[in-house]
Amino acid sequence: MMVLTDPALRGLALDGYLASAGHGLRAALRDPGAIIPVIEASGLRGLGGAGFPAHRKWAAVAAAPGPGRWIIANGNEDEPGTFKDRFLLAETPHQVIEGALVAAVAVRAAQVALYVNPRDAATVAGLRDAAAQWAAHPLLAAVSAAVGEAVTLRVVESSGLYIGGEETAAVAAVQGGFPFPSLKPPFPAQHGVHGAPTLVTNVETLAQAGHILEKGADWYRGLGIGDAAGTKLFSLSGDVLRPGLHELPMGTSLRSLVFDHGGGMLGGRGFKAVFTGGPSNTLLTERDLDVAMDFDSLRARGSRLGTGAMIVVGEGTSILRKTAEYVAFFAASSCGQCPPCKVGTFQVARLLERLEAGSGGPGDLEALRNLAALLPGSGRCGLVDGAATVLASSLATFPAEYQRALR
Ligand code: L3W
Repeated sequence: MMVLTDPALRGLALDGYLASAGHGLRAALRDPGAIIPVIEASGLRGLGGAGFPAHRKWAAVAAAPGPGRWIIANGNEDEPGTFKDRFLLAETPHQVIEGALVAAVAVRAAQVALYVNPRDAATVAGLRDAAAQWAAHPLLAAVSAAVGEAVTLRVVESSGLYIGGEETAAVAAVQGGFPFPSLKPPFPAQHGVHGAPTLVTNVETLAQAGHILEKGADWYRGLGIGDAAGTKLFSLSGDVLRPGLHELPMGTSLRSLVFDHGGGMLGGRGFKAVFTGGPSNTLLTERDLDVAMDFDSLRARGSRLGTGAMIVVGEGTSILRKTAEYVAFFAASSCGQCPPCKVGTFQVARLLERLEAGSGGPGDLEALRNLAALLPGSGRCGLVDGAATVLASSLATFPAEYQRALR
């Protein structure tokens, strides 16, 4: 089922888009008070990684006192193996903007920031053009009337740093500062841009909102498998025949994702593991092939869906090598505000590199185990936790690879 990736919604100018789409925003304008209840009934969750119930965040912003509310449509996306938000912003920016405006009406926010990773200049230019088309369209005037204030759509280019996608860092960036994460609470819902209530939401979540308002909560729920609602953009990569973006029912099994949609393992290799989400979570292995890919099922399994990135590893690919690559990425991405994160991720990266090069000793392995236990919870954001989780899981699940590296 294609919702966000429907080819009919791609590459359109606003007039073309509104000729066939935009019904969700029109429905939202007819009954602003119904938006959050419909989002609640739909089961929409935050699709940027955390899976937090969307209606709870939207309701928190709507209920927070204070003028000058903001929406930040978070399109910073820089997690390794994740390439869904760049697709949405490049191919269907109007779908994202429609969703952001539905949210603006729901929480009465007049300032809408489209927060985009600047890696692709054409995407940024396309987004600016899309925003300008909305600014000149009567539908935006109707949105302003519903909000009670002139709505401004602005494109804000992020630093392109991974850390800039963390929500408090996004708030800091939109204010014009360096994207340093800060402690929560207060959540942006209460204290965001310039202290105003701010809804920071991933662009995939927002893009779903228009469809939900148009076709209804039951329709959206019904798209998922079992208790899971809607569809999910899975960024599939690694040792599979058909890597790429796959929009599938939330709750699709890992087996189906890899072997049906992904075409199976590259070169007929055996399946070894999957790095999920950031890649900052517990690895999935063969015994997880029939687990449903949704927030609750993966959490019950001790892992996480995260962004929906699935990096598949087959026989012949080193888990130690991949772990070293990802931890090196986290180390390079640490903002440096929290010493245990900066120093710890750097030290883990160095130890993994040494083992990988064949020059590590048993003491290095022991140090890695200690760091994996020591680091979680030592930073103000989730970066160090993600690095420690993937390290601990890699050590526990593939101990033989680490032992081999010692010889
Ligand atoms: C209002 C409350 N809002 C929570 C909001 C909160 C946020 C959302 C989720 O993402 C995930 C993790 C990684 N009133 C609220 C409230 N909220 N209580 O709900 O909150 P939280 O704190 O779970 O997480 P988060 O930091 O937005 C973390 C996954 O994302 N991930 C990557 C994470 C990377 C970093 C980093 O670089 N620093 O965190 C990748 O998938 O696994 O599940 O909007 O405000 N009472």
